[in-house]
Amino acid sequence: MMHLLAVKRLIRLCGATMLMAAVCLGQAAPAKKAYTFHGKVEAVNVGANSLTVNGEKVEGWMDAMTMGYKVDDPAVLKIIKAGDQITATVYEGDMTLHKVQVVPKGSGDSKSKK
Ligand SMILES: [Cu+2]
Repeated sequence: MMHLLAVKRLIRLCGATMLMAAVCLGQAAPAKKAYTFHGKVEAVNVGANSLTVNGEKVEGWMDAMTMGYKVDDPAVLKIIKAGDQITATVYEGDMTLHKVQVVPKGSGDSKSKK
């Protein structure tokens, strides 16, 4: 769905407008379509405030692929480790992971690999 070039451009754009975005997010934004994202963390990029995630396909948002995603809250980068399964809320036209949560190991679909 989203090509790498477009994503890179978006990330650069995000960096330039981070401050503005932060301000915007603090306001009541018009409701955008939200999706639940599932994936496995491949790397935690603290400097870039992003996670490299092997994500499952989210219909209408992103194909299954491994790529870097910005996170809404830098604090999550201190909690999350490579290898963690995560879920996050994502929004239409926005590659940022919101409300990132680690899926507890041994719960649900992770097939008994400790
Ligand atoms: Cu992508």
